[in-house]
Amino acid sequence: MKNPKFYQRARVISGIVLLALLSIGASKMGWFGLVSRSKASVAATVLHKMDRVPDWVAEMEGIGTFSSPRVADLNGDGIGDIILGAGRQEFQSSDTAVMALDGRDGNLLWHHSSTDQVFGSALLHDINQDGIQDIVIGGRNGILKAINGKTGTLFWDFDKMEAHIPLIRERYFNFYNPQLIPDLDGDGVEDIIVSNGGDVLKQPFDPHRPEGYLMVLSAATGEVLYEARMPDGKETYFSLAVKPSDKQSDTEILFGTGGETLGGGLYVTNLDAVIQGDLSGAKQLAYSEEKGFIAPPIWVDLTGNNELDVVAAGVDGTCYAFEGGTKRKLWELAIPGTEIYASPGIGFFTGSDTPDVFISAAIGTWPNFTFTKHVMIEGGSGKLSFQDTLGYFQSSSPLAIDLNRDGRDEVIISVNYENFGKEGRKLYTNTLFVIDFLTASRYELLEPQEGHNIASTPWMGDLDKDGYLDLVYCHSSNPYHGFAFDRMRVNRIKTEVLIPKRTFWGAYMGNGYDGVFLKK
Ligand SMILES: [Ca+2]
Ligand SMILES: [Ca+2]
Ligand SMILES: [Ca+2]
Ligand SMILES: [Ca+2]
Repeated sequence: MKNPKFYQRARVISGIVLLALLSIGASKMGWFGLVSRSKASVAATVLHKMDRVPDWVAEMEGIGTFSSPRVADLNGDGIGDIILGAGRQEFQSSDTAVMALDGRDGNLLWHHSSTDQVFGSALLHDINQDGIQDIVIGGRNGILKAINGKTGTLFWDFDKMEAHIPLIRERYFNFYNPQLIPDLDGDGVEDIIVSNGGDVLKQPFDPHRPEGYLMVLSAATGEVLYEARMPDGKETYFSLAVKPSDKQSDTEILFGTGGETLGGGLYVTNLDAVIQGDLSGAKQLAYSEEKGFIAPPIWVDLTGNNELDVVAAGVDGTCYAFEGGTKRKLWELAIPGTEIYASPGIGFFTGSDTPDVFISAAIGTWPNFTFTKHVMIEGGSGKLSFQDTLGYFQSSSPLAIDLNRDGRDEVIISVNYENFGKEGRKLYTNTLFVIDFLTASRYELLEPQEGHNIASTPWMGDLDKDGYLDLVYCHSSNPYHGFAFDRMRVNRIKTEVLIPKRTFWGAYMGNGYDGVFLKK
């Protein structure tokens, strides 16, 4: 990508289009709450406080993304900048495989090449302790890069290190999303734990797969400090989640095995077991003979005892909750006819003090998916509270936030449309939707844009520190192909929605990017 095209648009609210859409919703639910003076309805909030078109758009030729945006101010202007992985088709190198965009206008701050897709989402970690977040991000076939956030220069590149090169595609396969753990090599810098596995060259039902590993690396050098093979000897496609703890011995790690077409388990272990290189004592929380565990799990307190419990979902369409202390199953709920690849979203949707769970599931069987089914589950009981079918297949995760300050969170999801053009040619567009559980209504948030989103979860938070919510989201901008890696856009949306004081779920794996929901 030599010449990224950037352009800005004026803030325009296309009220007419939205009013037409809202009138459909309004007829179902009566006059949509504009009468209420104290609390605006969700519909009114979407209409009056959120722009229908992006404030800026960065369009980049020749690449696409699976990655979800992460935000940190890298150039010190007080505005959050956007960090993303990207790439061309599988097995193709790209000169823009990791990038940082200026949050002010979408201009490229720096970019990095890679030999294959960087499908992961970045871990932010100030490796060189200069006060600016640095980036660790993973991808296919041994790709794991540590990049200086301020300058864009590499700290280390796992697949270029002499000790690792002979083992790429032999022992080291895909790197999933890394997480922070306490400093283990004594340099004063917190280190990282990451899962590795998944040989893409294997046929779908070939059971002879290289086993996956949990690996501990020095954040400063990329050196492998410890590694431990999966307890069942299976492969892994799972981004682990670490339970926050002050003590190394209490650091628990959720990980999973198996894939789209091969069975596997969901496990919990602790950091000491990884250091000892032996996961045979890991506790198996769930197992499926036919399909594995791919969606990242969440640590969230569902029982109200201030101990984090576990919410997870298997590829076979089953959702689970386990008590954090005893690890006993709290509830289980199957979503028939679906497979689950997307990490859950957490929010207060039902009016209870217990967080609830929202899961997007793919209808069909890999690789033949049609629509996406969305379910909301009461976190305390595991009872199905809401379901809907909306949008063609994609595996991004839901976000949750209280847009209209009525104490209940709404969900924001990415939605793909498939239509047919004049000559019968398929046309892809995508947008974001808001789901309002109180009225069981849903609202298209944005003017649909050309192209399709595969797996990029939007980000929301206060990008420019003005107290109001901003949204950042990515998609392919090729209108003719569903899995296109030849043109993509990053969009920034401004709103007049005040940032809530209460915890919200604003990114892939939550606001801390770590799969942890801490109630505030
Ligand atoms: Ca900045
Ligand atoms: Ca730094
Ligand atoms: Ca260290
Ligand atoms: Ca609300």
